[in-house]
Amino acid sequence: MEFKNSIDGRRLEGHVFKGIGITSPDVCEVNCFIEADCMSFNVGPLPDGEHWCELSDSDHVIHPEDLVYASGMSYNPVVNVCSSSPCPVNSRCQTGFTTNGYRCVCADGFSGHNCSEEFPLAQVFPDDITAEESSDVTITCHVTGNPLPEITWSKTEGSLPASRSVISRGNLTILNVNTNDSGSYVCTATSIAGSSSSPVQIQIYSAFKFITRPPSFVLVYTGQTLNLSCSASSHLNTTVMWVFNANTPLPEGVSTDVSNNLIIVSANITHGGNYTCIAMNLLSSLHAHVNVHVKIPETCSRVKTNISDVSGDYVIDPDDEQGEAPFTVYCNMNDKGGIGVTAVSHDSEDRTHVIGFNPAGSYSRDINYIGPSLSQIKELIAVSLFCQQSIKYECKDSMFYSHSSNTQYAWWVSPDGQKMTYWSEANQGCTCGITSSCLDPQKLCNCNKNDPDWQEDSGHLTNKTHLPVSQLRFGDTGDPGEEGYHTLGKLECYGMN
Ligand SMILES: [Ca+2]
Ligand SMILES: [Ca+2]
Ligand SMILES: [Ca+2]
Repeated sequence: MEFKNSIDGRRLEGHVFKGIGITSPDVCEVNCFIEADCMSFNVGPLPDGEHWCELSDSDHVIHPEDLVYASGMSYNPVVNVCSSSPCPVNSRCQTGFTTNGYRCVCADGFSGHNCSEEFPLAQVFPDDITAEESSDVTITCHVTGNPLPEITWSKTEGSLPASRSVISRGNLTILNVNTNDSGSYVCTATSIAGSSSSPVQIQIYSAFKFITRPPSFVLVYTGQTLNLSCSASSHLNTTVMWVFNANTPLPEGVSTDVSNNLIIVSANITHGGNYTCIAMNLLSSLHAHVNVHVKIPETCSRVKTNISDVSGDYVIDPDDEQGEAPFTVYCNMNDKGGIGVTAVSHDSEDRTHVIGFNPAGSYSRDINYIGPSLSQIKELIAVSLFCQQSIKYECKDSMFYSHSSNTQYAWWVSPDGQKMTYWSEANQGCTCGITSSCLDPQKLCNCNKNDPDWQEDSGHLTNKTHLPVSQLRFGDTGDPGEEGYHTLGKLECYGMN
C-alpha cells in the first residue's frame, strides 16, 4: 500500500468507518494499512496532546465533493488502484494486497478468479412426500449455480433401490414403491464452486384396500333385514360412506351403523337399487358397488326360510316380477313340520249339507277362492313342491257310484273342467280302497255301499295338475233317508321347486 502526500487543512467526510485515538499521527497510517477497506484517512490533534485518526473506505478521487476544509486536520489518500475498477462485477475491490496493489473480494455466493462461479444450491420440491404402495413417486430437485452443478441422489439410510430408481434431468423417480422405500432422500448439487444438498422425507403407506366389501349382487326378500359390511385397511384416517343410486342420502329405512355397515331393516321394493360403498383416505378412494334386488317371496316356504317363522298373512308373488301380481295369503309356519305352508281359503270350507238332489251330479257347488285369482293360484301350484286339498264326504244312503246301474253320482271338477271321480291321494278310488278297508270289500269307497247308516270317505287330493278343486257335484240324496255332508279344505302348498 502506497500513500500519496497528505493534504493539510482538509478532511474527507461521510466515508469514515472507524475512528480511533492514537498517540502519534504516524500510527494512523499503520491502522489504515491494517484495514482492508481503508482507502484514506484523516488525522488531527486532540486537546490533550493525543491525535484522532479517522479511516475512510473512499477517497477524494471518487468523492471530490466530500473533501472539505478542516483546520488542523490532514487528509491522506492511499494510491487508489481500485479507482480504475479492475475487479469483476460480482466483487469488491480492496487496495493494497498482492503485487498488483489491490485484490478482488467476490460477492457472497460467488467465487473463482472472475467471481463468475456461483455456489451451487439444491432445493427439492416438495420436501415431504406421502404415497401409497405400488405407485411411482417423483421428486423434483431445483438447482442453481455456475457452472451448472451436477445432481446426485442418495438415501440417508441404506441405498436407492437401484432397479426401480430413474434419475432424469435431476428428478428422481422411484417406481412401484413399497413401504421399505420410506425414509430420507438427499439431492446434492456439486460443482467446482462447492456443493449443497437438500433433503426430502418420503413416507410410503401400505396399499389402500378393502378388508370387507359387499358382494356385487344381493337378493333380499321384502320384510327381510340386510346387513352389508364395508371396511378398508389403511394407516391413514379412513372415511367410509354409502351412496344409493349415486345419491345421498340413503332411502328411508336404510341406515349405517358405527361400523359403517349398511343396514336395511324390513326391506321393501323401494330399497332395491345400486349401493356404493366409498372408502377414502388422504391419498385415494375405493368404490364397491352392490346391486340390491328386493323381491317379494314366492311362497310361504320362502317366507319361512328367509323372513319370518310367525304364522300370519303375507304378500307372496310365486312367479316373481313377471306375470301375475303379488297377493296376500295366510302362511302357516307350524303345519307340515314347520316348512311354511301357503294356505288359500275358499267359500266352501264349512261342512255343508247335501239333501234333495237325486240325479247324478244334480247338486253343484262352485268353489270360490278368497284372495288370489285362479291364475295366481296356478302359479303358486307351479312353484310349489307339494300341494294338497283335503276332501271329505259323509254319506247316508248316498253313493258316489252305483255299480248296478253304472252311474257316477258324485265327482269334483279340476280347474280345466275335467270330471274327477277319485277321493284319495292315490289318484283313484277312495282311501279305504287303497288300504283294502272298505265296508263292502267289493267296493272301492265306503259310500258306495249305499248304507242307511252314516259312513264317510275322506282323503287328500295331491295331484297338482288337478288342483285346486273348482266345483263339487253330488247326487243320490233325493230319496227318503238319503243325505250327505261335504267338507273341502283350504288349498295348501309347500316346498319350493
Ligand atoms: Ca308376479
Ligand atoms: Ca241311495
Ligand atoms: Ca237315491
